[in-house]
Amino acid sequence: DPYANDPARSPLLTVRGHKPFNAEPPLELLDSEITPNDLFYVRNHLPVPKIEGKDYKLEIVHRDGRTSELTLADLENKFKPHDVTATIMCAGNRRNEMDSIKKVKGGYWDAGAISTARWTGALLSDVLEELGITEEGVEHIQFEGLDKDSTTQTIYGASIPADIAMDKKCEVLLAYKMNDEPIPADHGYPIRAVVPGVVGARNVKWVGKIVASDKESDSHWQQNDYKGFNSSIDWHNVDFSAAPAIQELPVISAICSARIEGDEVVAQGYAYSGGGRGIIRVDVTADNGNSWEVAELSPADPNQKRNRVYGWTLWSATLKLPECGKTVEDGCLVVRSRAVDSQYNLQPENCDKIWNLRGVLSNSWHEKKLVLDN
Ligand code: MTE
Ligand code: MO
Repeated sequence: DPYANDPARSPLLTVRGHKPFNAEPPLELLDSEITPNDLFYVRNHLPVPKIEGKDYKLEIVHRDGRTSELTLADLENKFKPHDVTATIMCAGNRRNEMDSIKKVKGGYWDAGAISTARWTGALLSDVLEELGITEEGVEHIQFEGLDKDSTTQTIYGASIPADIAMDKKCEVLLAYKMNDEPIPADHGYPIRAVVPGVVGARNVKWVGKIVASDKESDSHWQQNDYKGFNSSIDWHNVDFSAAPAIQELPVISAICSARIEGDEVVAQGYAYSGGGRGIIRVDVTADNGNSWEVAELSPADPNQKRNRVYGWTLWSATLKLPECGKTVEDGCLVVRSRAVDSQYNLQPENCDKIWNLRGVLSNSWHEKKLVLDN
């Protein structure tokens, strides 16, 4: 069993797949700005590789084919440590909602395939600079993971555009710490790429190799997965080469808990947008959008600068319990959330119009039904 060496996991996680391991925290536990490491969602495609920090080597392939090598100690000591609070979200977060409209191909996720940590590491831009790698002839920075399928020899890989990798303000890290601890085995020990504001799939764990290239990664997950299509495209007519790989994520929100307290509805959740766009407003309704309450916001890192807001924003709202009758659907009160990011991007109202065959970027208004007792 290639998964026999996978690490122990918190029993609090809701397991969506065992081999490879996929799990998300229950939504009501996503109530802190920083997610504890053992509750951080896990999305693995392959077995977790067992790597000793002292044996670890990162190979860097230059544009001319030359290679350089860095050890874990090199990354920790030769570069100024940099901290960034960054949310990582799987493109398949909230896939269950798309799947309920029309079947999609992809693992089941509720709204918990997203978490936030404070990451520490070497800035990728510093490392590339030190090695003399510039944007000259380099369009993409490819990452290869040390996780491998023992039968097919497939390794996990992905790439990001070179301008993101080399821009110090994008704060891309070769991270060795997650919330002040060595990165746990499930999340990429000893080194993981953290690409703030960019879809989870490019945040490559257990990075063993970096390639400066004029091309994107040729990995399956860069070329034939994690891309969006319109809702008329299905498996019989899809051409994966026709769509660009997802990089920066669109705006999303979710309700993590909602309850009725006396004559009020108390709701709490998260909102997030990619590309460093912060959240400027979250609207919440309990009466089918007849009236909206503006939620109180709590950004994961209030000091993050404009266009560099890489952590999510938690929100909470207290609404008046609407009069029964006109707002109740099937005996339930429906609470809905929608977020606005710093560029005034809005979430789409429904997910039927954004349905796609892989069920990615399911970012419509979120709803939670509360069953009424009476
Ligand atoms: N990196 C490697 N090496 N192998 C993987 O399977 N999964 C990717 C990404 N990096 C993956 C990887 C995907 S799709 C996501 S959503 C995130 O890691 C999940 O990161 P997490 O498990 O730390 O939450
Ligand atoms: Mo993912």
